[in-house]
Amino acid sequence: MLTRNEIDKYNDEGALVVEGVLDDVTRQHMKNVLADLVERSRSVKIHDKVYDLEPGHSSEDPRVRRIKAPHMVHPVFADFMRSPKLLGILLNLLGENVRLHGAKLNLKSPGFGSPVEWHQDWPFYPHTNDDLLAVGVMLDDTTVENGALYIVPGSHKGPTYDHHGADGRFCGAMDFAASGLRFEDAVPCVGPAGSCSFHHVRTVHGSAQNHSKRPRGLLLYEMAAADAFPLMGIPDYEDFKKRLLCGKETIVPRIVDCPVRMPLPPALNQGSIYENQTASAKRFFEASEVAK
Ligand SMILES: O=C(O)CCC(=O)C(=O)O
Repeated sequence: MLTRNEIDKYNDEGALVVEGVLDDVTRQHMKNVLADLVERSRSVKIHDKVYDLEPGHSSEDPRVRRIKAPHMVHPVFADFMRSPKLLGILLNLLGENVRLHGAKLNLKSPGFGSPVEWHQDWPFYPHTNDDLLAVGVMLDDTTVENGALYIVPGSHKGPTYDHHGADGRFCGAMDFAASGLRFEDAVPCVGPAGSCSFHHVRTVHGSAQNHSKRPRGLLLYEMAAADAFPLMGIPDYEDFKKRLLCGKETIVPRIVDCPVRMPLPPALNQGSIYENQTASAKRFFEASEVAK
């Protein structure tokens, strides 16, 4: 459970880091599973249902950018999202009824792990209310050098920015320079391995390339209050119900007046945020190959 100060900080700033949420044994298990998945990516040539690949990936030099839907790939990732410690924190931030929206695991490997351009999660998956957040489980000690996620405090109370800088198509990235926000105000979510960051669905965030020699794995769970219903629809209602992690399901959405932009027309390059953002006309974070 969180303290009153931690809950206030999340509400004021739109983000919070809590240390010691993931125990070391489970974390090591996750790291072993990941090492095996990267090894198996040697036979994968293009992005598929499991892998999003870094530019330059090859069978000799496997480079995995993301494991898509890790909770569907290995039970260690499905089990942790139901752990009492994590659900206890979510109860404080989202209420007692919580549903998983989706999950992903960004590897950000030493030397080449790709940046993620500034964005809000909200325009990717707008809902009837904005009681949603992303949990970032730090699989490694996370610092600015290995590509910590930056958030702009208070931005969750501001506008929903245009993420359509690809000739009017959704591209999953905002024009940070034009937003009036300042990088000097952004705060990195850093912490020892096992910490979790929690950022509100409307909080502006992004992260630089990993320029260090240390990995930065970030396991992301997108969590929603169970009465937040996706405005893009529910393609599979049985699956929607199965994703309830605690509390009760409902068919009565709570509707709150907050600024929404739909991810339409859909991104030209589908598959992941990395692919979506390749169509963005503007870039803030540089991506360059550095010596390993
Ligand atoms: O991995 C990161 O640093 C950023 C993750 C993120 O914002 C995303 O994948 O939507």
